[in-house]
Amino acid sequence: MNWVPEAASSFAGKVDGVLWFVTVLSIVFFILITVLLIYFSFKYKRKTENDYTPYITGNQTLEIIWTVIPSILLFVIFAYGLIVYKEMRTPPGDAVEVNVTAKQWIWIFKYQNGKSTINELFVQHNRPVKMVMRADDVLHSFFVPAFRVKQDLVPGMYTQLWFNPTKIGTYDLFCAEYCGTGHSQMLAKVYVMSPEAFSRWEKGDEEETTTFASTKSPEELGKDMYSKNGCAACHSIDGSAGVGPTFKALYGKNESLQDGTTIEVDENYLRESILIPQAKVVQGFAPSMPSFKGILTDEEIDALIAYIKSLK
Ligand code: HEC
Ligand SMILES: [Cu+2]
Repeated sequence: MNWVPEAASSFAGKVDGVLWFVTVLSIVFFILITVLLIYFSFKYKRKTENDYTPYITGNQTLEIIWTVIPSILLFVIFAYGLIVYKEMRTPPGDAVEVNVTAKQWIWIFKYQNGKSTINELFVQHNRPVKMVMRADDVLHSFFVPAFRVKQDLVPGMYTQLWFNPTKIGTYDLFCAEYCGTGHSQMLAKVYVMSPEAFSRWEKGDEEETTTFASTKSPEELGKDMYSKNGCAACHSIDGSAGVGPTFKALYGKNESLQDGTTIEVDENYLRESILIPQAKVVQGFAPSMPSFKGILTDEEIDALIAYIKSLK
């Protein structure tokens, strides 16, 4: 049975160490105190009507013991926690920086080589990374259980966090601060890649690493992009309006725009809506869609359009 999530960062094991230390200590004292309580309540139960409680004024030795031992234990908990916490809060000087922006309800990652991804964080195995994070709208929280890291993102200020991923694999990233109706869909994946795979990715060969490998039809690929890039948080496919209009039966329809005009939804309109969302704003909706310029490639936009067209 797994008591804690998989441990995949350099300090995950240490965080677990603190957790287990405090837990085991608590269990030991819980059992000790409960057993003594039950034992004493039988042993010292009043047996007859004239069984008087002895008059005790104090016991210095006992009092010193029950003050000093817990004080030492509490100090050990504090010191042990502080040592691990300090390591978690101090990024090594050679950590690679990634800029993280959280907004309702997507994660945007910007890398030092100029690349940008949404809801997918790419990091290299055994190379420390530092997240420099901010929120665009409300409080969000960056939480990767496998790395044992969690940090709030706050509008108007930068917060940071670092980790060294020690296991190649794919891990869940959650938003851990309730941030509105799309909160439960504010999910991302962290890909920890071997140095070779990472440098291939850095050079632009995304197909190598992510699941949108080429065997899929544009429609299927579009469906993946729809959930991966956070479109799902704002656009339904069942006809219900969310933060944005539904994609159901969108293609070919005559859309009413905020400026009073209507437009027939075709490929060009869809493409423009994804790249420059504020160019034509749909009536009854706020111009709150983020631009996907520089984030989605042309093929990915083609795939999304194919997917939207399939939703009759
Ligand atoms: C944060 C919420 C949000 C996210 C995420 C989002 N959108 Fe939007 N989108 C909106 C809103 C609000 C509108 C309506 C206002 C406007 O036209 O700009 C809209 C409008 C659109 C339209 C025009 C719809 C119509 O009825 O004419 C398309 C197409 C579109 N989005 C595609 C996408 C795609 C594709 C993605 C994912 C890659 C996406 N959106 C992600 C909020 C969002
Ligand atoms: Cu959030």
